[in-house]
Amino acid sequence: MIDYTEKIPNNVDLGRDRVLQRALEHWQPAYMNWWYDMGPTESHALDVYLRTAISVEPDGWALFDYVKMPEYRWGIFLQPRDEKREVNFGIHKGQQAWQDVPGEYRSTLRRIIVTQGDTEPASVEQQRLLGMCCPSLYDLRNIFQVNVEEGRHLWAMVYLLHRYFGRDGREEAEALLDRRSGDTDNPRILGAFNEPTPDWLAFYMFTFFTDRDGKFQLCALAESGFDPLSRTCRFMLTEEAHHMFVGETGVGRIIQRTCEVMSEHKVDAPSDVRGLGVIDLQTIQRYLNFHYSVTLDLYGSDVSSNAANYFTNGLKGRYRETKLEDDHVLSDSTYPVYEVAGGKINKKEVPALTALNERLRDDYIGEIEDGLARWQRVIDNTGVSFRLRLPHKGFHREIGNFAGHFISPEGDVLTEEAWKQHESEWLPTVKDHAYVQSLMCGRVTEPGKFANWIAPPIRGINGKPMNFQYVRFN
Ligand code: BYC
Repeated sequence: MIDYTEKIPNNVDLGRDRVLQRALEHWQPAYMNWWYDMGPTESHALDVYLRTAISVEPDGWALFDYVKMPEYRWGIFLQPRDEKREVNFGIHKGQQAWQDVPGEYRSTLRRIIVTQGDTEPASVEQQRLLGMCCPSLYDLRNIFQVNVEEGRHLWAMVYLLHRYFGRDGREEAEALLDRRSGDTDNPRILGAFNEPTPDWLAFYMFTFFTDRDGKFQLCALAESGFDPLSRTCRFMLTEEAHHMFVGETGVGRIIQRTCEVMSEHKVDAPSDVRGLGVIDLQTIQRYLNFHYSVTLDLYGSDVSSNAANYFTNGLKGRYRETKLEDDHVLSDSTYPVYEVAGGKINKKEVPALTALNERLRDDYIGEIEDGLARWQRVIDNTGVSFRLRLPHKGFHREIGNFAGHFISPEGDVLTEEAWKQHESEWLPTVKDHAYVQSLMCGRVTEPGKFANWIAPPIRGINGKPMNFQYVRFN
């Protein structure tokens, strides 16, 4: 019999919660089976220099040490409760925040929590092979850190399901371990989480673009009137920051290395750049187009009655809801969305309440633009002349008003035929993937060494030097 209070760091009084303990007695072994099957390949015996969350205190929650990943202490943490917290938007605005699930919103809340929870194991599944072809021990350690924390985020959602949703919650928690990314019969819920992450450029793009959707969705859920969800998401956000850091610096380091090689050898043409064993900027642009457009779909339809209901009922707010200066009810205001008609993209004002997915997407795009500007500076600083561009919001979309239309990265409405003619200039091709993967056969495991296609980071993890043994092979 496992002593769960000893094994699972928590601030939810697990030691005295028999119901939760019983639920975990079933779920924890199933989770471990899932980790052994679907967690990082051939990683179970490695000692990894990981950060573990052991409390929620701002100055001391992260403990760094060598850990074998199956022995990682996946914990349950909620941001401490603010007794005075209220529901801050929608028709219940001004009521005390709910400590239990309101009966009428039970199935909706369960669905939101399940959708969020489903993404966490999905991303681990998508990334499971990448450890076999890592560019350095530093990068290997970082992907493993991301993986164990996605595991912890799954625990966070499963805690809510077990603690607040009774039998239905337990069934949903089990189903989270049954679905599989990319499986035709039992896929993950949201589109982007069924796409493969076949190489490290894709991984860094994913953590830059898709983990940032995680950030914005968690921020919106952190506003929830259902206080345990809000407090769980607030703590998850402290971990999410590292994932986006991994993505932004990862892509930045690849760009840096490519530009250094281009300057040094005075080459420009993609085939010459590839000849020198680095990833040409055109391929990086195509990966960017793919991950950006697939992630934009994760925000849902531009006009959504689901989103309006979530807001009106106080379940899911806007980004930084309490910092916004309006009535927080959105009874009269409008918001612009775009639709395609007569071969043109037209702007249209719709009730703001129905456009909340679009609004969150726009908040996200603002942050993406800032990140892109930082990558551009990396290019500019090396003297290479190349401009990275964000494609138009309507490019390559499968959800919302642009779905079914053929929009170019510049925002022109094309026929399917014209669009397909250019597809290989805009999205990664089979050849691009084959080239990128050809650079990534085999692991770089010598401390302080990096693969030729990526620059070293500026500093190590937790003040450790670059040649630190971030992962030990036993
Ligand atoms: N793929 O009104 P609509 C993260 C469905 S990432 C497939 O447009 P709604 C992470 C939708 O379910 C953050 N189906 O959408 C990142 C609905 O189905 P029904 C994850 C989709 O409900 C990296 C129908 O289309 N968290 O944490 O307003 C690594 C029409 O729905 C998609 C959340 O998403 C899609 N892309 O909004 C690790 C937060 N989009 O009702 C982790 C929770 C829509 O017809 N989720 N559909 O059966 C939500 O708030 C909402 O479910 C969504 C969709 C924003 C996703």
